[in-house]
Amino acid sequence: MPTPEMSPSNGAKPTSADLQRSFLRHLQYTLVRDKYSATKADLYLALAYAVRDVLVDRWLDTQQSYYVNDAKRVYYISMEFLMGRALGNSLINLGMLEEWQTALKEMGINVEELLEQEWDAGLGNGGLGRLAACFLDSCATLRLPVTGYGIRYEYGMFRQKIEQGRQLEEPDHWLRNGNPWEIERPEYTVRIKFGGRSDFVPGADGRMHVCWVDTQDVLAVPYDMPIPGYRNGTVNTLRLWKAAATEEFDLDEFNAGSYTEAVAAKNAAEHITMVLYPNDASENGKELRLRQQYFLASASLQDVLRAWVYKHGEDFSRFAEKNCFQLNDTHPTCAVPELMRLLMDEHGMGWEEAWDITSHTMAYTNHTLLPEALERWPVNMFGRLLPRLRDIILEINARFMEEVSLRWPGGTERERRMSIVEEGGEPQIRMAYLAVVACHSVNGVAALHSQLLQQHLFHDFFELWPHKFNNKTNGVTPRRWMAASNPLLSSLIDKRLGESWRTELSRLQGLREYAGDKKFRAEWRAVKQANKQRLAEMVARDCGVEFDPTAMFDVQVKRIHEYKRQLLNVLHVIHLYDRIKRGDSANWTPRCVLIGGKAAPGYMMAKRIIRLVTAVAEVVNHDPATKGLLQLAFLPDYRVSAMEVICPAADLSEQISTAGKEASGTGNMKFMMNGAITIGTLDGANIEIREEAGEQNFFLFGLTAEQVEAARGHYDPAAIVAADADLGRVMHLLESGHFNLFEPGLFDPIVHAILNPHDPWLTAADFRSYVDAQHRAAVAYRDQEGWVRMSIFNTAASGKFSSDRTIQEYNREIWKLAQVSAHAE
Ligand code: IMK
Repeated sequence: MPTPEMSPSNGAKPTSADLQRSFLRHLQYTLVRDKYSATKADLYLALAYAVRDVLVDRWLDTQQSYYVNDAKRVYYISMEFLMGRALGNSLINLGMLEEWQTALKEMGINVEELLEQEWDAGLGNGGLGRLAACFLDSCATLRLPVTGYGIRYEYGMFRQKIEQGRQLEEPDHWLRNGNPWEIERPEYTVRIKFGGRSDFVPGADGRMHVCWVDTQDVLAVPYDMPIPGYRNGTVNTLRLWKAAATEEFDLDEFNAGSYTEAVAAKNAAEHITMVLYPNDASENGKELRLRQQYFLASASLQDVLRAWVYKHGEDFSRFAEKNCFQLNDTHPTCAVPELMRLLMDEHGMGWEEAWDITSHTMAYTNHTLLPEALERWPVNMFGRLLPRLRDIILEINARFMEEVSLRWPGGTERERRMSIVEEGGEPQIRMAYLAVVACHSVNGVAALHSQLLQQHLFHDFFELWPHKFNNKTNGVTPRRWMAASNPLLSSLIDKRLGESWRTELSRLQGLREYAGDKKFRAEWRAVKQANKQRLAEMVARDCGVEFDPTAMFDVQVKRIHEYKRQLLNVLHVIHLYDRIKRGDSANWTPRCVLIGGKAAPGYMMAKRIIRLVTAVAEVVNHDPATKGLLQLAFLPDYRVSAMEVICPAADLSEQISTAGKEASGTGNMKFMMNGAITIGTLDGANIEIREEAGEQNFFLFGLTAEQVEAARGHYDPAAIVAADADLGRVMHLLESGHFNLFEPGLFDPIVHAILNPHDPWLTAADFRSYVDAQHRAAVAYRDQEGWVRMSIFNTAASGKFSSDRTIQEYNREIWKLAQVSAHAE
């Protein structure tokens, strides 16, 4: 069958006329618009469809070559994929940005303006979801047969508005204007069971067979999104599942004459994929969330097994050799009992055989140590919703307890500690323990985090199975986070090092030799200046605050969480304000402080911290004394596309979590790549960032993770405040209502949290060393030549933090995939 290639079939680059034809064809025949009626949104869509055509050729080729090569595959299963915008990234990865710029310019159209039309795909909360997106980019770039499986939420991460200094949440109906990047695949719809009970029926073979019956079923319909590699012809797949009602469900109800009930039931089914839960690093225990998790796990596994049986029939002898499931935290851990169920109940395997396959194919990544984020599901809820899975989990646990008692005879305390089922008033399933028991690999996301997992959360398991545990320090994709978001820096680097750094980031080391070159430093500085100008325009537009681009840009953007200590940052700003008011502003380094991030809607303290930032900003920005010295802005609706403007423009990157609490961080890496200097604690990947950059090029402060642990029980914040005049004045400003004259008591909960001897985040303990480190940063900034040198050294040393390096480690040590070339390019 002849294939219709959208790019010229002789392999030649398409001409401007080719591109214009394709663009206009989509404008007219896909969107039914002409030049008179087309809006900017239509022009964006026409370009997106034209680019998609090129992706489709490579996509079909890639998937075909995976099939014919009988390649081993990985499935990255995640409740979150924080993809952001796709068009600019596709143009860069296809190597077609310049051609399109030229072609559309001839038609009077500016490509950059069209890119701005795209709505972010915000199907994630923060680092965990964005990591999944960076990993997909690296897998495609490394030609690895990796498919992402996730949920197609109708509503992604809420849009944050700030009104009267407070966070308002608005629904993110991201699909309203259609999504040109998704292809619905109704032919691969699968059926998901909920509720009902297990029936035991004797089979023809004399064995007992389990049937899960009287269930309420929901359909899972897949939507595929293309994931292009960087200029290599590979296009991988992100498959997202949408819930739909079954037809017969409707029919039964309709036949009974209850039209409205039928429509309501249809709605209930579709609710499963309606909305992303907006909690980052904290669980909420809602039944709908468990439904979402099982829905994702079951749909994805059924999809993989269908493809396997299509090719190999019922012969599963090589299944474990050919497939690997990487679980992004415990959220998709229902995949463990679900694979057991499918292999036993649907494919006739015995326990041992099914367990062998399950444990050899499943791998688990942990993303937090915070106890409030560790998922537990009541055994009863599990039994109601997924009775067959509950039975399988209990059997896994019974066999595991047997193993524990063999290794540690007579140790009931051990068994209690290690049991997957936490006993108590309401017995709970500990999903992290289930994952560790079932998976052959368990990894943390930074060296310190992986070490703490072995020493604390999973210590017993580490003693039992040391070989399972490993570290994979996170990374971020340099295609989006440098090439696409920082074109000025990229072309400056290209002129000295060539273009290969985009796929071999350690080549940035070559920048070190130019740090001594005065002309190069001036160019580097000019790039930063232009990027700061761009950010200042965004801040003026979205916050109504004027940032002077010659001031130091001091930036903290991330989810609002007490452990991330935005509060410590605000205390420092209040301290600077207090110094200005006291006339202590000789040799001042002008500073613009930007804070952004969303608070989970039910997280009252996080919302109060946002209120504090906006209240302090109001006072500081309107006091004539601070003019030219200090500005503070809270940026509303922090998201992927905002970070693309922010990270190229930062001078100082705030990574100030309480040591031992931030598993890794990934924003820290984006800032470093773009030449920001980090002020940070010895937490997560900060430790490795400092190792790479060198301690002279990093502003370190704060207690170590060990010291934080040791402080437990004898922490006396009141004494710290009493002994530190600066902190005392800051606390006094807070307590006296200086920032909340018309709302007395507004910040009392914050004052109490700081003064609480049980404050887990030790804000007061780190205040002094933080202020001192900030002072060193301010002094360093006054030596612009020295600062630029530090900036260059940071970018030069950021090679380790490419997600290409991370994925190569996953592949070498866990997945063991062969690279597969789609077609020569
Ligand atoms: C985050 C961690 O908090 C970050 O430190 C880390 O860089 C990132 O994951 C990627 O590894 C969301 C989470 C989580 C645990 C649970 C939930 N850990 C992270 N986000 C719901």
